[in-house]
Amino acid sequence: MKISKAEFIKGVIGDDYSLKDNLPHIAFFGRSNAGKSSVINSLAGKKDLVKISKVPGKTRQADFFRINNSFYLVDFPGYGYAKCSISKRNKIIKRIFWYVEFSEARPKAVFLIIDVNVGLTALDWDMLKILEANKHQVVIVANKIDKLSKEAAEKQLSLIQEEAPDILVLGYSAKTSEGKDELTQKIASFI
Ligand SMILES: Nc1nc2c(ncn2[C@@H]2O[C@H](COP(=O)(O)OP(=O)(O)OP(=O)(O)O)[C@@H](O)[C@H]2O)c(=O)[nH]1
Ligand SMILES: [Mg+2]
Repeated sequence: MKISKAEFIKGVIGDDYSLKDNLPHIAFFGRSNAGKSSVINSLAGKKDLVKISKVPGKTRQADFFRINNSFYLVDFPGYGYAKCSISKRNKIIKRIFWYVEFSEARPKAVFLIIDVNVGLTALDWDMLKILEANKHQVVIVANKIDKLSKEAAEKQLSLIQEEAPDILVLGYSAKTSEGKDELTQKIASFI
C-alpha cells in the first residue's frame, strides 16, 4: 500500500466515535510527546496534516484522518502529560479506555507510539494490559530513532522487544521517515 490521500475528517471530544461511512479504524495511542501526530504526518507525507507543537499536550481530541478513502488513522490525545491537571489526565485516560472497551467503532489495531529513548513506561503498561484484556491487536512503534546512533537504536529496540516479547516492536523516525515502508505495510495488513 502507498498512502496517496490523507484528509482530516473529524475531531471528536466526547464519546461519539461513530463515523457514517463505517470504514475501519487504526488507532494511535501513547504518552504525550511520544510523537503520535508526527508519525501520522510522516506516514501521510504531509508536514502539517496534524498540528504538532513543542508544547506537550497538543492533541486534545481524537482526530480522524481518512486515508486513501479506505480507512481512518485516529490520533488520540497523549496520556501522562505531567503538567496537565489530574482531572484532565483522568478524563483523557477514561476516554481512551472507553473507546478501547466499549466503542462500536472498534479499531482494527492499535499502534502504541513510544519514545525509543524513554522505552515503555508504567502508563504504557497499563494501556497494554487493557488492550490485551480487550483482545486488541497491538504494535509498538519506538519513535525518534534518529536521535540515537544506529547501534544504540538497535540495542534499545531489542531491550524493548525483550520487555514485550509477544508484541511486534518497530523502530521509526517521524523526522526522517525511516521505517515508513514497514510501518505502512503493517498498517495495511490490518485493513
Ligand atoms: N527528533 C525527533 N523528534 C520527533 C520525532 N517525532 C516527534 N518529534 C518531536 O516530538 C515532539 C512531540 O511530537 P508530537 O507529534 O506533537 O507528539 P504527540 O505524541 O502527538 O503529543 P500529544 O499530542 O501531546 O499527545 C515535537 O516537538 C516533535 O517535533 C522524531 O521521530 N524525531
Ligand atoms: Mg499529538
